[in-house]
Order: sequence, then C-alpha cells, then structure tokens
Amino acid sequence: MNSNRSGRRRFLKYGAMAALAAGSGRSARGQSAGLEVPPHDAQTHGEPSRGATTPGSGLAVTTSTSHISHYTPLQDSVGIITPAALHFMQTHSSRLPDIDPQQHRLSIHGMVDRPLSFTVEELKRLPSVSRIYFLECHANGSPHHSARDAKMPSVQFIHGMTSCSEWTGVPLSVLLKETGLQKGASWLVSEGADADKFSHTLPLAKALDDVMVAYAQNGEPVRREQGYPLRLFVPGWEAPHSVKWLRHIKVVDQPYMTWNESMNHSIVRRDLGGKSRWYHFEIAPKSVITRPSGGLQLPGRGFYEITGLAWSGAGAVRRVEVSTDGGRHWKDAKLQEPVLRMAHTRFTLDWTWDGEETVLLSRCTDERGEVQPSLAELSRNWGFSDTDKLQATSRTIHINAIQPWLVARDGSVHDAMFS
Ligand SMILES: Nc1nc2c(c(=O)[nH]1)N[C@H]1C(S)=C(S)[C@@H](COP(=O)(O)O)O[C@H]1N2
Ligand SMILES: [Mo]
Repeated sequence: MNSNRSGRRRFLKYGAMAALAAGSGRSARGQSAGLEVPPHDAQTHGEPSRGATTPGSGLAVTTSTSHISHYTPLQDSVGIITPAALHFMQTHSSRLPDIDPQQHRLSIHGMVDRPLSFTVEELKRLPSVSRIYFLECHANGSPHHSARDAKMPSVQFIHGMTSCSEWTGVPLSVLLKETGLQKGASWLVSEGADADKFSHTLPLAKALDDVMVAYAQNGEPVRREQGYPLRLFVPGWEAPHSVKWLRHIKVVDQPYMTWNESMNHSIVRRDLGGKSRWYHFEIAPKSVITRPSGGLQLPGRGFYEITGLAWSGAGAVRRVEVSTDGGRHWKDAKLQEPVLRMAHTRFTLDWTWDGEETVLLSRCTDERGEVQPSLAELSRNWGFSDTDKLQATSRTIHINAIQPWLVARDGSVHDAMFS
C-alpha cells in the first residue's frame, strides 16, 4: 500500500516534469499511458534502480582535525572499476579545497627553458591518454590504520585505501617538452592547492615515463575529493606521489624532503639503527579476497564463488593462488579479463564450503615474478623479529602481506591478521 502510494507520487512528479520538458500540455490519454511505464526522461536518468542497494552506502569515513579518510567498500566491489563516488579519499588538510576551474592554473617552473602556466582548457587541447590504473595509499592494510579506524576489521577498513579508475589527462612528458628541461634537471616537486599545500617529490625519469596530469576519472571530471580540477597521477607508485588539486610543478636537481615525506611518510627502521628510508615508490604485489571477507556472514554450507582483487605497481598480475584450508593447499584462481598493468585484476575461485571452520587466503605473483609475502615473511623483510611483529609499530606502511579470513562454523567471517 505504502509503496503503491509513493509509486503514484513518483509518477505524478515525473509526469509533470515530462509534460514540462515536452513544452506543451499533455493529453489525458498520454498521462494515463505513463501510469504503467514511467517516462524515461532526464529526471530518472542517473538514478539507481528502485530496490538496488547502492554499494557501500555507509561508505566509511573518519575525520580528525588534520585528516579526512574515506574507504572504498571492497566487499561490494565487482569487476575492476571503482565508481568515482566510492573512490577512497585521503587528505592531510581538514577540509577540501573548492577550486574555480576558470581561475585555476598549473605552473611548471624551476630548471626549465620556458616556465609555463596552463589553464584547464589549455590542457584539454593537448594530446590526451586514458588508462586504467589502481591508486593505493601506502598506509593501506597497515595495523596502525586498522587499529585506529576499524570499528570492525572488514576488508573495507583494512584494505579499502585502494581503488581503480580510468584516468584521462595529458602525459607530463608532453608538458615538460613544452617547457624544455635544463641540464642537471633530475627531480620534480609538485604542490597542491589545498590549505596545507601538500607537496611531493618525483624522480624525473618516472615523470617522463608514464605520469599524467589527469582531469577526468571514469568518464567524468575528476571529483573534488580526488583533486578537481587537476591531479598528478603516478601509476603503480604509492598514492602520495599523485598530488591532488595540482597547482605547481618545480623542476629541481635533487630530491627534496617535503614535510609529509620526511615527517609523516617515512618509516623508522630498527634494523638500520633507527634511521629511516626517505622514499618509497612502487607498490609491491598484493591481493585480497573481497568476498567472503571480514564482517560478512555465509548463510550456510554449499557453493560460493570466492572473489577478490590483485594488483602490483611493477606491472601486470601473472598469477593468483587461493587456499581454502589455511595455506596447506593452493589452487590457481581464474583471472578475469582484462588483466592490465598497474590496475586491479579481478580473480575468482569456485568453492564449496563444508561447514567447518577454515581460513581463506590469496597470494599474488606479478609479471616480475615477485610473490606476495605472509605477514611473518614481510616482518622479516622489514627487519622486525618474529616476536616484535608489525602490529607493535605505529608507523608501518607498505604492508602487502597475505590477508587471512577466518570462516567460523556459524558462517561468520573474521580478520585473522590483526585481530
Ligand atoms: N594535494 C594533496 N594531494 C594528495 C594528498 C593530500 O592530502 N593533498 N594526499 C595524498 C595521499 S597520502 C593519498 S593516499 C592520495 C589519496 O588520493 P585519493 O584521495 O584520490 O584517493 O592523495 C595524495 N595526494
Ligand atoms: Mo596516503
């Protein structure tokens, strides 16, 4: 009764608007025909179907005075493209800039022959590329994030700082060709137009390889959260390189230590006597089962398609293995097409759950032959002893450890890495 009434109200609204759009009074017959089939017009276009649950409604957000984080609801993800509205978001300022695209300029200066300044419209006249790439925050999967933010250790909270989009923009090499490069130029420093002027350093070789100044994302202008109207996009590398609200690029002859690079984004290494590495670049091979995953509930024994995402900053995913028995046996998962370099790759494995407690794992191998490590292996690689695990540290980044999901006998699924 209720839904009928609201259905009728919807029709009345749409009917009136359709009549308006048609620019003339509608006949009574025309209107009653619309009762059965709501007219397809500008008002219905772009709305989710009635009854369709918006994936990730309840997109997790945490905010502090210095930081805003949104996490992609990977548990609801299908295919490899993240809808723009569900892209994860990290910002080091307490609010988002609100940029007038008419006023915005990108300047390229420093060790160049001709310093130049571009409007967004000028950039759109230049040769463009569209490429599907993942973007992952270096702190994704880190215990310090899961501990702080996880009200529930779900795949969204532990791993939801990775997303994958089709990015469109101008290759940075095109712009640097316009400005020319002086002898000795070897690094860039990029600066955003946010309140705190987020800045990041980039080696010139990467800038000339596959970096772009992006103005579009999945066929629409880059969203405000992702850096509207312009962002640097650095494929395969940890996301802080991809400076949002991009305003200045300065060409320099040495690596800089911007505030975030030196104070916020470095790891103190005990094995290096308390020194830390300056820079971290490529994202290592990683995978995670998105379904079933922590916080979900299997309704009962029987058939399930296990599905997840794999990616690597080194290039394409070559292989994903899945274990449904805590790592005793591994099977090759199916990789869904397309399998693209530096993009999320969807994998699946058919599974019949017998109702017993078990642990699900996935392990990625990339085109370079590098294999995703277990948490213990990763700890050793980073120079932590077994008893002094990553969990104990508060500033750990670049965690690509294998994620174990424990399936309990009641069908509930739990994180078995950090919890
Ligand atoms: N201007 C600016 N660019 C930025 C940041 C920022 O705070 N300001 N954060 C960086 C970090 S730490 C990450 S993880 C990515 C997040 O990109 P996204 O919000 O589009 O997912 O943007 C990077 N670029
Ligand atoms: Mo980040």
